[in-house]
Amino acid sequence: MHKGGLDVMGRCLIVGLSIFNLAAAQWRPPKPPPKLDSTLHSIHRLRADSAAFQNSPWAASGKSLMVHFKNETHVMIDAVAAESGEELLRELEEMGLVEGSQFSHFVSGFLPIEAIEKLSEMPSLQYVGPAAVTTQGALDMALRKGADLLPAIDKKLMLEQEDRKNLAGSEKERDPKARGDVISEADSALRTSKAREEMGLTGKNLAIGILSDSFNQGGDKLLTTAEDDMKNGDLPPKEMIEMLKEGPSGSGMDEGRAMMQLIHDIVPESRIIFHSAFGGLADFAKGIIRLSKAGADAIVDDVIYYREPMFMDGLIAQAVDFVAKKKNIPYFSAAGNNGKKGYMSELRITDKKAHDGRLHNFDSRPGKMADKLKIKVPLGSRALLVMQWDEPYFSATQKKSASCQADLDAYLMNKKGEVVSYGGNTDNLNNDPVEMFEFQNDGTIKDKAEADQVILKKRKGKGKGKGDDEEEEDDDQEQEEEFYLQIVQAGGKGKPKHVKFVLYGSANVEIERIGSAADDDEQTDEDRDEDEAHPFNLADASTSTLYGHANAEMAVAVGAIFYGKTPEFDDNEVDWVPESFSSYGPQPITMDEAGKRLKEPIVRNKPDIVAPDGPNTSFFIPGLDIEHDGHFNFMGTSAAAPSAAATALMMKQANPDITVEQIKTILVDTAIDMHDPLAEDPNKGVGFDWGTGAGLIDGWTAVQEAAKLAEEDDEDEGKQKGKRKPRGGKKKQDKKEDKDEDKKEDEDEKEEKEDDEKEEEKPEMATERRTRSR
Ligand SMILES: [Ca+2]
Ligand SMILES: [Ca+2]
Ligand SMILES: [Ca+2]
Ligand SMILES: [Ca+2]
Repeated sequence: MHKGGLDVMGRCLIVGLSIFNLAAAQWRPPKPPPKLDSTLHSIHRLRADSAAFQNSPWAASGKSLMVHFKNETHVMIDAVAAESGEELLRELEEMGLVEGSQFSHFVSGFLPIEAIEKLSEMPSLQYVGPAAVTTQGALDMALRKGADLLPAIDKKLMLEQEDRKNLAGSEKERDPKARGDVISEADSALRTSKAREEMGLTGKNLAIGILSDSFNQGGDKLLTTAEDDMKNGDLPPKEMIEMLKEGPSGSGMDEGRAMMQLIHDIVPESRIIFHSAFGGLADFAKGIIRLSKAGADAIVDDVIYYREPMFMDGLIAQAVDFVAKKKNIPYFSAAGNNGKKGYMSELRITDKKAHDGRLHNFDSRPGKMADKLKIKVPLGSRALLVMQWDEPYFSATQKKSASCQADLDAYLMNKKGEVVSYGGNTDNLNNDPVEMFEFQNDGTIKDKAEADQVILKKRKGKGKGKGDDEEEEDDDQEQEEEFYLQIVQAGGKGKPKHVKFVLYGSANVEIERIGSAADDDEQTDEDRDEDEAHPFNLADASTSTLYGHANAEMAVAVGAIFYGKTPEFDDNEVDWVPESFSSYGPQPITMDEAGKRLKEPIVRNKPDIVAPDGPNTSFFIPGLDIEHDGHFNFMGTSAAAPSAAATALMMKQANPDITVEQIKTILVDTAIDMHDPLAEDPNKGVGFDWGTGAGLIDGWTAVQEAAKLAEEDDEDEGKQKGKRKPRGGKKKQDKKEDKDEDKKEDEDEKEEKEDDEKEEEKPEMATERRTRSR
């Protein structure tokens, strides 16, 4: 393993200093060189020392929320070209990049860790960071419910499953409509079962495209393989599944296969096309275009790249809008599992200095100052913080004249004021306004010396021998749960108006409220009550967490309700509430695609809709069996999105001429209104709300409306096909005036025309770029 000069020097330092002195030193992660993301920089430094690396958040592949390794020698990167993506790909391949992929000016692939240090000298490179991606399956829910997770799968259950498999596995003629041993409860919750029974809609001659982690890479660590599922009828037969790209091997959880099972239970005769979205941003964008070209009639993904822009529409959001507008393919995306665990505020940079920068004031009240924000990270919990601010993103505009001009940093500290986070201090100038770091509270405070050597210190350091680093159970855990975030502007002349962060990770991580309206004497009791309903609300924060391509104009962002709480399973309206983790909107868009600040931010109605999560599958989430029926339950908005997409496929089968706009309108108009316990209005979310959008999809009514639209189109033969809006759903929502609808149609048409003009400026979306996947 390569050792940089700094590391060698650091080692000498360590020998000369006592542990006590190191702990006292004000440490913070060294500023990475230009172009290089801080986490990638830390990985390179720490990799040189195996002990230090073992103690870092990235030690075990598959454990990190943020970094993906290959053979522990390569790390997956997302790079942005200064000018030419082709040139950058070629040069990175010369440095050892494998499984490289390029789309427009984005390049992704696995780079040897030792090549990281040469990156900042490359003229063809503008920026590089880890390809930091996650699915939106709520793995953490399994832990919270006390279930055994991988690799400790319940062996007894496994054996029972094995028996069942052997029984069902005899070579028999397969019914084309077979749905297997395990049936998703989402099918009855959405009432799509009725559409199959009454109208014979099974997805025949249609195809659905899935983008997720992997399809069949889990191997022995999962209860079933894809072959088992095909044999049992829980997946379509092999010839009905088209693999455009499988996910990376190793850490594969095959969440994409679990999504496929849910779709198969609703539209068993549909063809399914799979493309992994885990090959980096470039590969994700390419996957969307490739699925559209392979004939997908609807596309669904459950993935987010953390660095997807919050305040602008980035590459993926643009690709989603492209296939939806230009190819008429409805696009469904998981809303996310971060609930209200976000912070959004005006940026208030003060004169107070820390970490070589000037501090942000977390308190919005006049005359008050809070230079840090408490974040509770209980022992054993993991947090990933993604911070962005509203400056132009180079990766979206490709122009240095429209790039980030304010360098903000974020640091997490312990109670003693020592920085405990690696990263969060990238040089953002001329790049993107994004900082991220990952933090695990493993019960040891990590002290760091100038040379980045990590030294384990006893948890109760005071009054004990310094050589004693024995682990012991702590009755003083509260102290170990409290950490503090500071945000500074370290450089640049830019003056962003807003700063925002979203917290990923364990469900029990919490953000403190500072300067909330409830503390303000001038607030009325009513205001106070409302505010109290927001556990994470800050006085000037909306605390939304839904962002990225799910927030794209044309995407259908799908939130989650546990299937057992839907009307088909529970007739008490009060229970129709979303999963507590289902991500909230809205995320204001403050800049156009050229990075120009909009006069008024665009606020989109997100999430659009809600669908059930928690249905049974044959293997996912490993160890989580809510009903104790021997089948594992798939939690998270990742589980909700595929069933929503399958409903849209039925609508297309009922009405082949239906447009994406019409599908969205029908889904919204026919949705069953849901309550939102955290809604800001006193009625707790009557009508549209930021937690549940329009409400729960009513598949049966939606499909009937789609069919009705087709009949109307047939009748009015003189009329322009596919332009008519549906006539409202069964909900007693405010009926819009027809006049307004007509006016809106005109506006839509005008918009479409403008979009057509815009498309010519973006040929890269229309023609798939050359790829070199391996
Ligand atoms: Ca099934
Ligand atoms: Ca920075
Ligand atoms: Ca179950
Ligand atoms: Ca509602």
